[in-house]
Amino acid sequence: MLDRRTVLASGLAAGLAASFSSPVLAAEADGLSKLAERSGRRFGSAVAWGKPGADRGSFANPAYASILERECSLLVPENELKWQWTRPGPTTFDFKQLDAIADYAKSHGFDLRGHTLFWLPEKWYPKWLVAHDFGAKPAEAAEALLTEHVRTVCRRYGTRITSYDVVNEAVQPETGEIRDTVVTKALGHERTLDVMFHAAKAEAPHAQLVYNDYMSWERTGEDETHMRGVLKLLEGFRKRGTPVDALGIQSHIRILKPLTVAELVSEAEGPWRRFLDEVVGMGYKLLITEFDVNDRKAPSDVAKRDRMVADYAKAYLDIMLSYPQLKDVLAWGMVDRYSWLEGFDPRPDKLKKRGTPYDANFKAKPLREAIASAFASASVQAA
Ligand code: 9MR
Repeated sequence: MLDRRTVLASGLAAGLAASFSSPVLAAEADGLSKLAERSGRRFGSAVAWGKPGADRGSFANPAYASILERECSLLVPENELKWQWTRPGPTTFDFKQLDAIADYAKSHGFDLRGHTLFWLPEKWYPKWLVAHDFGAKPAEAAEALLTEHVRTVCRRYGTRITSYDVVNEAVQPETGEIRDTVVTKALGHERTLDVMFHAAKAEAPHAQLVYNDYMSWERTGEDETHMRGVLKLLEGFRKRGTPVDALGIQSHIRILKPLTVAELVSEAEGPWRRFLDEVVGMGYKLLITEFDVNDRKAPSDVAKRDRMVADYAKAYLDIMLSYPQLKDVLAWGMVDRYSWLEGFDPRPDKLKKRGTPYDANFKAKPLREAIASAFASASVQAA
């Protein structure tokens, strides 16, 4: 994999470099990925596919691409590896959009994560899978379907994808148990997950294999059950020798109560650190895979809201970066205008959310500075 700065310096990137004025190249030296690098870490973002000219958080949108190229060294497809995009039918594959992202990543020297080989909740399956007939030997049929999927993806992208969310969101937050779906019913709960990780290990032995989930540090009863369920799952992986390298902590952090940042952090920090200590105690690495801030209960006033979002994020990132086991931090999009948060859990005042580092007009916000200062003050080197 070419280092992005090597690409920028080379003739390969002549066209790109020519489009940068020197102040932009100078500013790149202080990009978030550069700051992350100083403590042995990487910073990246989700990116979407989009037709050239489309107003999306896509590499084909020049305003978005220039933020990615300035701030990130690592990308992850926001949707394009999901079964809903890659699996039009039980024996067919479609990689057009993912190929376009992978080609952009390669030509610009970004590392690439794979999200996700299997998103477990049935809600996110393509329609044909929900209705799939697994036949007289359902376990064998389900195992063959999953294994073929992993084999096809991993062989196509080879070493271009260096880390996979092999399984996403297996734990039901309300119960802490592995979710019931047509696939887990056919193959068994633990077996479904084990098959996925063993297949990924066989087909992508170079890659980091991640279990990814959204248990979060806010003190809601559901997050506590979710955290306990994830710990139980991670213990099970270790007992059974399932090849899982890391826990992906999505980190869609949320301001859900009308409290100050200090109050929110003081109720969240202790139990969250105990959770992280248990995870790393079992030998897992950590990643922040989908960082953003749901500002639902933060003040309406934009300046106050941006300050609160930034301070809340800084407190969270400081805790996370105190773990040497955490190497990669990825934002779930860099610009408010394209954030999934806009369509989710609206604010009571109906104002637009402001949970990513750049505003709707591509202007850096205090959240961007909070991420920069968390990296700058991270004394602990990633392990
Ligand atoms: O941001 C993604 C949004 O564009 C999609 O419509 C949605 C459904 O595919 O998924 C969103 O990403 C989710 C991610 O894949 C898994 N963790 C939660 C993310 C936000 O919902």
